[in-house]
Amino acid sequence: MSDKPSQDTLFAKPQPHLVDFAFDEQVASVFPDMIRRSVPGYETVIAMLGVFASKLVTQGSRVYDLGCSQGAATLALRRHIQQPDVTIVAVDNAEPMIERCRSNIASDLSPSPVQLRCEDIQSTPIENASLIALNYTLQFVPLDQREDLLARLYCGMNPGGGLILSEKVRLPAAVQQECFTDWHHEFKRLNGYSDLEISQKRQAIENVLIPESAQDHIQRLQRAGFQQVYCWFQCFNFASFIAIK
Ligand code: GEK
Repeated sequence: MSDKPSQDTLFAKPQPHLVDFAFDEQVASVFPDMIRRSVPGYETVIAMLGVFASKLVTQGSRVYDLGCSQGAATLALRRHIQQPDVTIVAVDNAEPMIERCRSNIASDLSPSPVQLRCEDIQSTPIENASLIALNYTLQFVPLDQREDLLARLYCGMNPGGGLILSEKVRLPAAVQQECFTDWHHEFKRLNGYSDLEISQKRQAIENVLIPESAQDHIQRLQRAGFQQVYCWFQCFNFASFIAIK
């Protein structure tokens, strides 16, 4: 059963021994609130997945949502798939996320079946894909494993298919990085997070979420073989790319 979304206060009290951030039961219980108040542009990116689903998904193909959390992207895609015989494969390695995803999907009436898999996205077989969403997930995959993962996604994709990659990005110049980080923190402050919450979350996540620059992402997508690679959205230090095979 999915809980009523609760407010994220996980970092509100001083924590003398900050442990690395993990997608556990506590995080899952506040996740929808956390991601909307922390990721600038998140809701726009989710909504625009519908446009890509409507344009790219082909009859009889598969759609993948890798790092699906509680299914926000899966649902946005599912509601705009117009073709018959499409299966969505939604994958996350955090059981508390998948449980909530299962319940969110059960209360949605769109026709395409969803196969839920609780596993590392690196062991998910990719085949006959017309669309793959990697929405704020690659940033949690170890740096040295990202190239192989993208090569595998490319191999399993049909010609004309698309990969949507959304990420927190590092900016190329120190002065720009400082500005964008400052604006991101202000976005969080205006969404009700205190300075203590912002700094404790930052410390907890810094060894876990490793951002790269937009250029790193674009070049890796091109090396994987994608023909067309564009940054279609950016809000402060959060960007989304589309790569077409
Ligand atoms: C959304 N896409 O709402 N294998 C499987 N799952 C993973 C892995 C991995 N190797 N690494 C991380 N995850 C979602 C938001 S959240 C983004 C994605 C964020 C999962 C992890 O358990 C979590 O649910 C998700 O990826 C990242 O559109 O929290 O910033």
